[in-house]
Amino acid sequence: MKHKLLKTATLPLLLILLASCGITAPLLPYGPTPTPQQLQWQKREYYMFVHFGPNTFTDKEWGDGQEDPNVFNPVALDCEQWVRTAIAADMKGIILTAKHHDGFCLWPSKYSKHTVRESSWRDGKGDVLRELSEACKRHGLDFGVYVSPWDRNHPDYGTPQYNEVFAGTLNEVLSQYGPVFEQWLDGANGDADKGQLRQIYDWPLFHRTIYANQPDIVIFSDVGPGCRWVGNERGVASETNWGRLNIAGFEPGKGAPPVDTLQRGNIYGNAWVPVETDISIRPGWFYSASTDNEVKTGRQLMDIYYTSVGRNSNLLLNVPPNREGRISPIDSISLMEFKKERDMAFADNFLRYGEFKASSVRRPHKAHAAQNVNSSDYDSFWCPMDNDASPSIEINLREEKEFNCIVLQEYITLGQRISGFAIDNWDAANGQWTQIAEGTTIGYKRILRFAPAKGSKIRLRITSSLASPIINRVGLFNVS
Ligand code: FUL
Repeated sequence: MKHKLLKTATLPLLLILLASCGITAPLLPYGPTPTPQQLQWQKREYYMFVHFGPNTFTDKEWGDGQEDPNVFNPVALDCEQWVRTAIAADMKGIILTAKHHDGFCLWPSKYSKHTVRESSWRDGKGDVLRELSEACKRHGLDFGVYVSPWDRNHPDYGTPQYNEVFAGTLNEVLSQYGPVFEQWLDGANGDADKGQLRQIYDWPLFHRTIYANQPDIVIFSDVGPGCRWVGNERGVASETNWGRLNIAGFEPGKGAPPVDTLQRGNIYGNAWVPVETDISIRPGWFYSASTDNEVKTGRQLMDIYYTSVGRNSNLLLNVPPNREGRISPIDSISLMEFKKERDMAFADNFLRYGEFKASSVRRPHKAHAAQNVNSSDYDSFWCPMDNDASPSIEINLREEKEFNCIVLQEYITLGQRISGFAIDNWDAANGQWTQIAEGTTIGYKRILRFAPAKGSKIRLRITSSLASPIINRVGLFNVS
């Protein structure tokens, strides 16, 4: 105790001493920061959601748990095709609905009598989790699972015993199919007003069970702890989006913070819980032939990309396989159009050969130089001096270009700091800077589009920040 006090008292003195000798204090994290697993998760940016189960065959969004297991009959199930499609689309993983609210398990669970084992598909010997996890492993794609706590089939649902059942279910899923990068837990529950059973979920038990099996997993729910829900199913994250959230006293479902808090996060939140935007390529989460004409186009998906990945969020795009057990050509075509749109938009970064000049550079200079924002190394960044009241970087493009989009990345390894920034264009004719765009938070990635501008020199100005800003990437583009 004595020792601890001594340490706390001497640190500020040491910093003053360092400053008076002209030595910059070490760059310390600001607020809660991502775990290595959360950082790795954030770098995935875009991955596939797969809703598949009896609903695929009954044209329902929520099965009631009474469906005949024999309805589940994907005659040409091809998980390899799902994986190849995801890879061709440049996705980094697949999250499968191992069990949706109907309780039907896509693997032969010993905790349920409503599973692939009870169906005549492959004589009750099929296991979708096995096939998908192995296909993912073969092709180097990350594998994740959605296991619904709400179970409209299980006889124990609504009793304390069900919590043990659900923990056992999680245990099975997370111990038999190799590494799982993300566990999706929604807060759905029976609606007492409709006479449905409600369960008091034992979240701490579920979390313990998950981490005991997969210590590196990221748990999704309204309130994390790994990542949080974006608060809508429209594919739109908030322009102001903090990776921090206050989670104490909250839980998934009815006990979650209001949706606008989920969207924006909390500027001074006490936990690092970044946003994941989930949306379906079709109007529903499950495949239906009736939505074949309503598959989102590449252009629509591109808009969703700007409002999700472009606003400091990961994008979890649902692509539901059809009744054969394959992704339909119409969905694949959209995914490829979307990839083409992305590739074209960001093919030519006008700053690639730019000359970078910062308002100030923290010591040691090389480690914090402005030019570092042009490097693809995530751990290389620009950081100004702590006493720089208006930090900025001027970038000379060396030739005149027309542009309408800037991509910014903040070095979130040391916490999210920036709350305001502006982009200026050099008006050579009048010898002055003209502001062409402004924004609030940046976070892991911010893609900001603005009215087309022309010029050969731009400036990024950090207008407000909770601590010294740390930028690790800037790109300038002309997107269509
Ligand atoms: C929700 C579910 O109720 C929907 O059916 C869907 O699975 C969505 C992704 O999560 O909580």
